[in-house]
Amino acid sequence: MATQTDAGDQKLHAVPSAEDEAGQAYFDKIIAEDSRIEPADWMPEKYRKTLTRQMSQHAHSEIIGMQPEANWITRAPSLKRKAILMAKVQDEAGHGLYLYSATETLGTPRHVLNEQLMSGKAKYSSIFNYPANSWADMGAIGWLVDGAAIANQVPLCRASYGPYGRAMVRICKEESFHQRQGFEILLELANGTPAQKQMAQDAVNRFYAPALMMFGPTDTDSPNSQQSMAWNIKRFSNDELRSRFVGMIQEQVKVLGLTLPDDQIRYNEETGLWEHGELNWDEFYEVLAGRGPCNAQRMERRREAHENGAWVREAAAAYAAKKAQKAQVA
Ligand code: BYC
Repeated sequence: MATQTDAGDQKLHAVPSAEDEAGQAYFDKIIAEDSRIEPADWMPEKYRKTLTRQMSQHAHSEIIGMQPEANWITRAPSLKRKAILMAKVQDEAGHGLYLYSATETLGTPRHVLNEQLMSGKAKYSSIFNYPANSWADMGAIGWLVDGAAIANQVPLCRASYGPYGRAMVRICKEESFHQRQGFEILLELANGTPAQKQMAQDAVNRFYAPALMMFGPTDTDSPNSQQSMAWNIKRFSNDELRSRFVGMIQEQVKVLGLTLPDDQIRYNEETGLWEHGELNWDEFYEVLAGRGPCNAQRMERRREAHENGAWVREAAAAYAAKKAQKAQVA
C-alpha cells in the first residue's frame, strides 16, 4: 500500500498501489472460485491477521490441551491404556507443531506466537481450563472434546488458506482415533460396576456444556464469523456446528447407555437444527478472561515447560550453527 504525501511530507491517506489492486483482484477471484490462497500470494492484511489469530490460537490449544490428559498418564489403569494415552498426548504436540509451522507461513515467527501465549495476549480453547478429575474424564475428553474438535475442524480442511487446510486433513484423521479411544473408555466403564458407570456419567455431566462452548459464542455474539465465512476460512457458523455436534452425540450416548445432562435437546423440523438447553455464557466469558477453574495452573505449567526446555532450544541452535559452518567450509 503506497502512502500519498503532500509537500510537507505529511501522510494524507493510503492509496492502493497497482500491485495491491492486482493482488486484491486475484485474491477476490480465488475466493469466488473457492480455490486456495498460498503463502506467497497477495492477501489483504486483515485476512492475514485473522488467520494468524485463529491458527495460532488453535496451535496454543493443542499444546495447552496436552496438560489435562498428560496428568493421567502415570495413573492409567493398564499398560495398554497408558500406551494409548501417551500416543494421543504426543499427537496433540504434533498438531501444535504443524499448526505453528502453518501459522509461520503468514509471517509471524514462532517465538512471537509463543510470547503471545505466555503473556496471556493470545487465547486458547476454553475447554482446557476445566480439571480432569477421574479416569473417566479421559473418556469424556476423547469422546466429547475431540468429538467437538472434529465437528469444528472437518470443515476447516476446506479453509481457503492452503497450509491451514492441509494441516487440518492430517489432524482430523488423528482426532478420529482420539474420539474413538475416548468413546471406548466410556463404553467399558458404562458396562462395568455401578460405581464405574457412575464415574462415566459424572464425567459426561461435567464435560457436556464446556464441550458445547468450544464452538464459540452464539452467532449473534460472534464478531469474527461473518467475515471468516465470507473469506471461506469458516464454512459454517458457530451455532450450526454446535447444533450438528449435539445431533451426533445424542445418538452416540444411547450406545453408551448414559445420558446427556440436557433435557431440552430436540430436532427442530422447521430450521433443520438440533436445539439444546441454554449454556452459561457468563461462565464462558469468565474462562476467557482467565478466571476459569484451571487457567492459572495451565499457564504456570506452560511457562515452566518452556523454561525447562531452554537447553533443548540452545542445543538445537548450536547444532544448526555448526551444520551451517560446515556447509560453508565445504
Ligand atoms: N475458547 O468471533 P468468534 C483440540 C474467542 S484443540 C477460547 O466466534 P472465531 C484438542 C475467539 O478466539 C482444538 N476462545 O471467533 C487438543 C474470539 O476472540 P479473539 C481447538 C474462544 O475465531 C488437546 C472471540 O472469542 N480448536 O482439539 O470466528 C486435547 C469471539 O469468537 C472460544 C480450535 O482452535 C473458545 N471456545 O471462532 C484434546 C478450532 N470460542 O481471538 C483436543 C479453530 C471463541 O478475537 N478455531 N473464542 O480475541 C475456530 O474454529 C474458531 O477460532 C472458533 C471461534 C470457532 C473457536
